[in-house]
Amino acid sequence: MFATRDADRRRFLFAAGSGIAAALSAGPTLADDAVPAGARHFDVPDDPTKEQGRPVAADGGYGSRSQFEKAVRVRYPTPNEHTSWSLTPLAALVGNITPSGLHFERHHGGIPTIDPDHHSLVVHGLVGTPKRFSMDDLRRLPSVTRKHFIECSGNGLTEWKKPTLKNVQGTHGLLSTSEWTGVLFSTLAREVGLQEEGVWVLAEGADAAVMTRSIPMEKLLKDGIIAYGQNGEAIRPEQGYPMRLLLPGYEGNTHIKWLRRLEVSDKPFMTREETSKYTDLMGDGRARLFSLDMDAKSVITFPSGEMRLPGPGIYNVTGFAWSGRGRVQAVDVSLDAGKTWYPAYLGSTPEPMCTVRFTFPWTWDGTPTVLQSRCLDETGYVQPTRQQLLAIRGDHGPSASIYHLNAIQSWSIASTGEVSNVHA
Ligand SMILES: Nc1nc2c(c(=O)[nH]1)N[C@H]1C(S)=C(S)[C@@H](COP(=O)(O)O)O[C@H]1N2
Ligand SMILES: [Mo]
Repeated sequence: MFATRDADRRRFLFAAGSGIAAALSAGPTLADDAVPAGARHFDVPDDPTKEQGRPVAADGGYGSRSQFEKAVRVRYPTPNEHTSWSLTPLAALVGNITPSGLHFERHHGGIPTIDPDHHSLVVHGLVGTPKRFSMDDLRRLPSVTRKHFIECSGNGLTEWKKPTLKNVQGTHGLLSTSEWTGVLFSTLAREVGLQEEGVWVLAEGADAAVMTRSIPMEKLLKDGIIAYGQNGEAIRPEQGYPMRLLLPGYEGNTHIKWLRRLEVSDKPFMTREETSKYTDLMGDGRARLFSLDMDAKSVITFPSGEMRLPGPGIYNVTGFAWSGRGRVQAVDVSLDAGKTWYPAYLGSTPEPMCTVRFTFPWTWDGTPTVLQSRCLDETGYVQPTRQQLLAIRGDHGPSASIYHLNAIQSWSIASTGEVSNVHA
């Protein structure tokens, strides 16, 4: 594998030496009509002193983004509005962090309204001393601040058999990254004391769904966080205000929001969410239970489905890579449907269980092609193709394999510049 990557890299450097400079001089320029009509008036006024700016804090003291920024979460169609998804507009993001207002949402019973003064977390079961923690109690304990992604293991569930959703918000939008602040579970464990037989913990939410999952004690002690902060402020109501469980790298469903109870036990509780749901039926009829880790994955967000390249020239291919099992080691990009792979540039130092942005300069000559990316994580795992994944999990009908689709995504570029979701 490394030999191939080195060869790829040399070939890329050769190609880049001549290609990029030429493409930059001949590349597309921004036409005048690329500026929206409404924006032109605000764009560099002839005499800025003639236009009085908006006074400070005219926004009620809590800012909002520019009126020209339009990206929003979109709802995923479900029969019941209280059990729903909304997807992050990944292609509109910059950097690694998802703005809180664009963090994807998944709730099974709607968003409860919880007064933090009347909310507490009970830790009981196989502990030394059961305790109730108010928000004030939690805030008095030492806190940690870490960037982590959350991905619903149902992300892309429509894409196993045929390309279904048109754009990256649809295919990959159940993925978001925040900077989370809270108290390590290990800190709470020291407060209550643990009994030796306590190897599983039930986490329970205070929403109408009373969402419950059994979590291995080992994971909780390693890096579980009771989070009350998100991106520098209180966690958003949609994300579990006033507190949620954060299990870095685990499937989204286990990150119990509106957390109200942790019960230590000697065995898993086998709740609905880990028996009927969130299990993976295999080809031989058996099901994977507690498939909790999110495997390495990546996706190109530019160019991606429903976009249109204005013409041949140089483009900054970009996207996200992430792994639930540690740091992203490297990201490769292919410009020929996976035949040749080139190393992409990582825009920041990869952090464990966190998305990292990658970029790759590409000169498009106008011929149809297929773009792909693949993630390599620090465990040595390489993001598989869909065929490789189906071979392992079993290919058994359109609805059987639902969760944990982490296959390589393909975007086809037509000669017209049109980008679409394909299975290559
Ligand atoms: N209490 C509660 N916690 C919950 C859920 C829920 O419905 N209720 N949904 C889970 C699912 S399926 C996912 S993918 C994540 C989504 O987190 P987010 O809405 O903050 O993006 O929350 C999880 N935690
Ligand atoms: Mo989920």
